[in-house]
Amino acid sequence: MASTKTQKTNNTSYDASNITVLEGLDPVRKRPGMYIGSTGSQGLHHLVWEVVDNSIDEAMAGHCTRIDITINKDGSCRVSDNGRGIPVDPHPQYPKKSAAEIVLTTLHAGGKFGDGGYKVSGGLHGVGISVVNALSSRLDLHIERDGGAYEMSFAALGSGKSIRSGVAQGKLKKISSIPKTRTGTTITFWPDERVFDEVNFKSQTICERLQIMAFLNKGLVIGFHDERKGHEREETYSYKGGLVDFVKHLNASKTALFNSIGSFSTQVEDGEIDIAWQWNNSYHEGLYSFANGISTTEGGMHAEGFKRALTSACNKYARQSGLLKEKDSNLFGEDVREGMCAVVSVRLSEPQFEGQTKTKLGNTAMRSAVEKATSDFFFTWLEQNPSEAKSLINKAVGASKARKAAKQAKELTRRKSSLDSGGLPGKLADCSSKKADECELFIVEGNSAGGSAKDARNPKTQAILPLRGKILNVERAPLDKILKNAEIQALVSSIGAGIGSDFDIEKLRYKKIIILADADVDGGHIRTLLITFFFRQMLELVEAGCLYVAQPPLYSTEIKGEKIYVADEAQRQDLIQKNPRANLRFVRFKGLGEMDAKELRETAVNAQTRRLVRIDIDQASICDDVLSRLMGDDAGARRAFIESNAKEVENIDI
Ligand code: 0RA
Repeated sequence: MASTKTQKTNNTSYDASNITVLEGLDPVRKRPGMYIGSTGSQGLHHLVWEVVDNSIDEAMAGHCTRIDITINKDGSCRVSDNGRGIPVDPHPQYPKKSAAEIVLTTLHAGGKFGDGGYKVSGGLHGVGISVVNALSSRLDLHIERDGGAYEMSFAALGSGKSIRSGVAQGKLKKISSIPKTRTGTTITFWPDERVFDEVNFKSQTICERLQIMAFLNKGLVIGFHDERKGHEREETYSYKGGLVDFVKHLNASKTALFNSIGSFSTQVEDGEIDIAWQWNNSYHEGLYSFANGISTTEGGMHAEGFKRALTSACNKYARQSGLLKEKDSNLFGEDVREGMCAVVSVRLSEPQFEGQTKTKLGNTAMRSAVEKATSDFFFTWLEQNPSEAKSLINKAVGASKARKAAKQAKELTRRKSSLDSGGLPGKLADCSSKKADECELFIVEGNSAGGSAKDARNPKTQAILPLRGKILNVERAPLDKILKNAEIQALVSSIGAGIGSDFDIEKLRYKKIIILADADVDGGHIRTLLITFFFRQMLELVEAGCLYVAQPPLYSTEIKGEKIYVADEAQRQDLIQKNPRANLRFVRFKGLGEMDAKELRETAVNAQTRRLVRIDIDQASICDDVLSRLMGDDAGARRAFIESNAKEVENIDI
C-alpha cells in the first residue's frame, strides 16, 4: 500500500486547481487489502491510524495542538482535532461539491490540497480518509472553520454484491455560527461488519500507538476515551520533552549510566531529523527508528547513518581524550551501542518503505543527512559532557574486551564440540531420528523430572535435555560469560545451530523446542529466563515459531472413573461448581517430579493430549515500545508480555 501511494504522488501533483483524475471508492471496497493490508484486526485499526494521521499532519504543519480519539458506546470511533478544519468551500473543478466532500469520496484527493499543502505527510498510512469512508457502513463529518459549524454524513447503500459505500447523504450543511477562532475536524466512523472479520477496537493497541505519536510530536496533546460499557478508559498523552521523554520512558525500568539524555533536532534539505540518546548498564542495543511517525522495525538508511556517525564520533573522541591508546584497536559499532537506548525519528516528503514488512526506510539521502547531523551534534555533545562521554566510552571499551573474549570462547566451544561424541552434551537424551521436521527437544527443569520425561517420551522423535536449576540471566551478563556457562553450552550444542550472530536456523536439529518447567513461581522464573535467552541469542528461532512452552497441570481428579487433568485453580473451582454432587478429590502436583511417566506423557509429552503454547513474536515486532517492556529488568512485566503474546496451539481451546 505504501508503494501505491508513493507511485501516485510521484506521477500526479495535486493542488486545488489541478486535480485531474479523481477515482471513486469502488476499488477500495473490492480489494480492501490493497489499501489497508488486511481485513483482520490489523486492518481494522489501520482505519484509526489513517484518520489520526491526518490530524497529526495538521499538527506537524503547526495548526493543531490537540487530538482526541474516542471509542463510542456503540463501538464506533470518533477522531477530533483542533486544526484548520477540512476546507468547506466549493471545489474549483466541481463547483457543486464542497472540498470536504471531495476529500471523503475520492481516492488520493486528501493531503495536498489548497495552498496549505503539507511539507511532509503520512507515508505508510497516507492512503487518504476516503478509504476509511469506503470501508465504513456510516461516517459522520463535522467541521468548524470560517465562523461556521458544518456537517454531512456518508453511508454504505445497497446489499450483497451491489453495495456502494461512502455515499453522501445530502450536501455539507452549515448548522450554526461560531466564533471565527474555533476550528477543527471531527470524523466518526462505523467500520463495516461486511468488510471486517471483527469490528472490535482494542484500546491497548490504540493507546500504545497514540503514546508513541505523542512522543514523536513534542507538545501535542492526545486524549483517548473508551466509553464502551465495561471497557471504560481515559488516557492523556503529551510530552513536552518529545524524544527525550521517549528515551526516559524506554529506560525507566533500567539503570541509566548517567542522568542526562542527549538530543538534537535539525532541518535538512527535504526533511527533519530528531534524535535522542542515553546509555544504561545492560548489554542490549536499543535503537528505535521512525520515519514520518512509522516505526521502521527493519531499520534502514536513517538508522545506518546514525550508527556510522556514532561509531566514528566515539572512536575520534576516545582517541582525542586518551581513553583509547595508540596501541588499542578501534571500537566496533556493536561495542559502542552496547547498553545504548536511542530514538531516531526523521520526516521526509517522499519516504520509500522497503523490506519484508515495508518497515525499512530506503531513501539513501537520509543516510548521509543523518550521518552528517549526528557527527556534528553527537560529537559536540561528547565534548561538552566529558563525564557522560567517559562512562559510555569506558562501557564500550569493556564491550570490546568482552567481544574479543567471546570470540575466543566461541572458538573453544567449537573445537571442543568437534572433539566430543558428535558434539552433543552428556546429559542430553537424544532422539534417534535425524529429521529436524519431526524432532522435538524438551528442556526440562531438574534431573528427576528429566528422568520421568525420558521414560515418557517417544525415543525416535523426542529428545530430553535436563537443566540444573535456573539458567544464567542473559540480560545481565556479557557475551563471554554467557558462552562460558555450562548450561547454556549444553543448550547451544544440543540445538546445534550456533548462537548470537553465528546462529544458523538451517542447522536446527529440532523443529520444536519445548520448555517444560513446573507450574509454580520458580518454574515461571525458569521459563522467563529461557525465553529471554532465546529472544536474545536465537531470535530467528522464535520468529520461525519453533519455541513452545508446555503447560503442565496443577491437579488431577477423577470424574465418573475418568482421570481429568486440571490446569489451574480457576479450572478447579469451575469443575467443583459444575459437579456439585461429585465430591471431587484433587491430587495436587507440586512439580513435574511428582508426576509418574504416564502422567507426564499425557500432559506434556504426547502430542495428542498435551497442552502446548507457542511463543509468538508477531505482536512484539509491531511495537517497539512493547519490546522494550519485554526487555526490561522486571521479570513480572516480561512474563505478562510473553503470556499475552503466546499463541495456544495444541489441545487448548482458543
Ligand atoms: C486539506 C486541506 C487543509 C486541511 C485539511 C485537508 C485537513 C484534513 C484533515 C483531516 C483530519 N483533520 C484534518 N484537518 C485538516 C488545509 C486547509 C487550509 O488551507 O486552511
